[in-house]
Amino acid sequence: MFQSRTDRSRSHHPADHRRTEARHHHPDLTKLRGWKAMHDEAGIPGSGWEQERKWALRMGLTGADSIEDKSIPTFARGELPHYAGINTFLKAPYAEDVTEVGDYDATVLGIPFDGGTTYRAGTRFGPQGVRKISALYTPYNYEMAVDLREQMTLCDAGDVFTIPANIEKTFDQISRAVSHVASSGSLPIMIGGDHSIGFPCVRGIAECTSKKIGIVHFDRHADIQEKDLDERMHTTPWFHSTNLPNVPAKNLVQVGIGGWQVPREAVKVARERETNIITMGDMEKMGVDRTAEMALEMAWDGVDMVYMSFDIDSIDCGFVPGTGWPEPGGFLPREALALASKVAAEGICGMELVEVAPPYDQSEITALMGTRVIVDVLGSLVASGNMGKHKRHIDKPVTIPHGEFEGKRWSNAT
Ligand SMILES: [Mn+2]
Repeated sequence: MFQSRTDRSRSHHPADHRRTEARHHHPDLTKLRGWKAMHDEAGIPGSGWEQERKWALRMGLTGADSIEDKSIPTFARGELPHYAGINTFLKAPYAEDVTEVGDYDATVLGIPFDGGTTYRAGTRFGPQGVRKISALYTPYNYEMAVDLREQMTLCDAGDVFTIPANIEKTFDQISRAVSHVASSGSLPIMIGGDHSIGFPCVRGIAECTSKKIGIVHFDRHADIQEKDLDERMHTTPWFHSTNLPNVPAKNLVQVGIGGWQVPREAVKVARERETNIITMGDMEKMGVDRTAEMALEMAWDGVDMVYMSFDIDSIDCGFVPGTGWPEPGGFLPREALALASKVAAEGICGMELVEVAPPYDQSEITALMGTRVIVDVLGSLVASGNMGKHKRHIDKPVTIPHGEFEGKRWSNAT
């Protein structure tokens, strides 16, 4: 760090005496986020981490006598070690009994479906891919000065039972699952799956409320034609979403659109319905802050809640090779993450992260990017204090019946 400051001062002030001055000048680090975040960390509680370590010893037994750190169990449980364990998203508790999701601020649910894909398939493995690499992360973010484990509650409800060869039955399953989570008050976080799931996800939330919903959609593709290959494929979610009575097309904001993969058919619909398209070039000219501001202004105009749809292919394909319709010229990761954070900061009623296709991925980089989008959104919701803000608008909760069962599965216990 000191080396780079010296270099910079050298290039600006070539005279020798100025160089000496610059070296002796003490920079005011307190103006940097780096300094502030270092101090903010001291104010974040640590009780959640304490709890997790105690829980690990209860679940995984105390460790061997030779191990000095007495918080290490015999069987790996929870966050550590990062390479071990049965992966849920971020090693959050598995809500095996989905009637309990209302106990958590947010619920992750996987939607392993790629039957809506029109080029290369593989997103049915998206939820597993994202969960696996999510083990790399701690729940703490230095710059945001946020620790998710300490400041929110999170569970992973596992995957929706999708029907591989039937888009419409799958849509019904997805809407049912999402409406269940939304009705519980927990924030639904969907991991796709191809982008066809956007429609049933929005439908699932929309049916739990009498209020209106806006959508911020990050993508290279417009995804708003009525049909593709005679079905409601991954090119169609916003046509059907904006047909819902409480999801106005004028509140659909599509950010990052461009390139050579936007069908003219979709553009015609966008024009007819007057959706709002901000191209990648528009974003580049306006910058991230202004783009986010504009997107929020249009999405929130006259509605009570905003849904976020993040297609991983909105990021330049050089960074996300593991996706169904890769396209060059997309967001840089820093831009995408900043935009997603800024949109989330106003509060969201749900989000989907779609189009991660692990079979085409390299070094899990696409799945990692997807994980990062989700954790940044959660961090932003926590930092802004807007986690759970949507709950008061869930005024038409649905009840989905469950079956009856007594006893234990695969067990000798009676
Ligand atoms: Mn796309």
